[in-house]
Amino acid sequence: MFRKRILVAGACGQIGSELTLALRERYGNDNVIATGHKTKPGEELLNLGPFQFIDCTDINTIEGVVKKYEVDTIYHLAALLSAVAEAKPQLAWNVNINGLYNVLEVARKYKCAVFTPSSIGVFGPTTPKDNTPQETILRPNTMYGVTKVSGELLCDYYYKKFAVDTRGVRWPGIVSYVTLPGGGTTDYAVEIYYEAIKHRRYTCFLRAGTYLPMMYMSDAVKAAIDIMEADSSKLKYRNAFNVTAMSFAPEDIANEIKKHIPDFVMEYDVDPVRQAIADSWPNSIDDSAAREEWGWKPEYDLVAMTKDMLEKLSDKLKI
Ligand code: AKB
Repeated sequence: MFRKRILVAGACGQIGSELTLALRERYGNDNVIATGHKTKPGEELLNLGPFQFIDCTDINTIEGVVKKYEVDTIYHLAALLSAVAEAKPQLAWNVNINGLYNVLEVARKYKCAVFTPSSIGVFGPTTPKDNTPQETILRPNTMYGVTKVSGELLCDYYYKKFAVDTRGVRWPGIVSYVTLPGGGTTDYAVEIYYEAIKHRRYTCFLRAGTYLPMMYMSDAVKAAIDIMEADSSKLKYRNAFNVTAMSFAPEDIANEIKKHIPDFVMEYDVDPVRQAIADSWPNSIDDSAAREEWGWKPEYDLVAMTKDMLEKLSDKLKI
């Protein structure tokens, strides 16, 4: 396998913590430099390979790590999620846009490839809601969406203008049992499993009937690795591939949990901010471009994911 020296920005986050370990397994522990901002890294992340603190809004800190470790690929996961971005829009612009700009500038200078996740947050109220196409209306009404659309365009620009090998996917809501997500609209689909195991009840902040595209973490990690290993000449969309694995509403996940925990009770206490964000996003998306161009195929559906989440979380929580 060809050599890779990878920097993961946002390695302590929900996706970063698992992606870093998967990258280390694939490319070697010493070849994957985990970086975080303020969050204390977990033991595994710290002990298996290099770890550095950086601040993506300070270009010198990124450049320092790229130079020191002769990095050739950057996975840039450091970003504010949708709900927290609505609460702190100025900070979201600074981190999500200026952070990405700094990463791209360092990548241009040191000829690094860059993976940047986009999101279903790029879609808005005027986007077709069902089986949302790859090419469609991108008019989000959230700061998160604004930064994600701008990010896709900025990455396209750096590829065309400076030949930086930029790639990315539009992730849906991601469900996982290792690290909790922070400040997203789809976080309910993680919290529900913890609460089901601990208390056999969950109060959902989204209304019943709110369908959203979703994915289990192992598929999300696979997508991030596969797109970076794909044959560049076959990629038409590069920075904005729709990817999805399933689509469900809160009551669907509750019913699936009930098959394992029959006395599980679901209640609703709708948060208007997160409900409005969810209402502006698609019910389901069409990921045929990713399937055709780089062979994307998810493994987990709601049934398989629920079984695995409940087993793994029960072990983790020792319940
Ligand atoms: C969020 O809910 O903000 C994220 C996302 C769908 O991008 N999980």
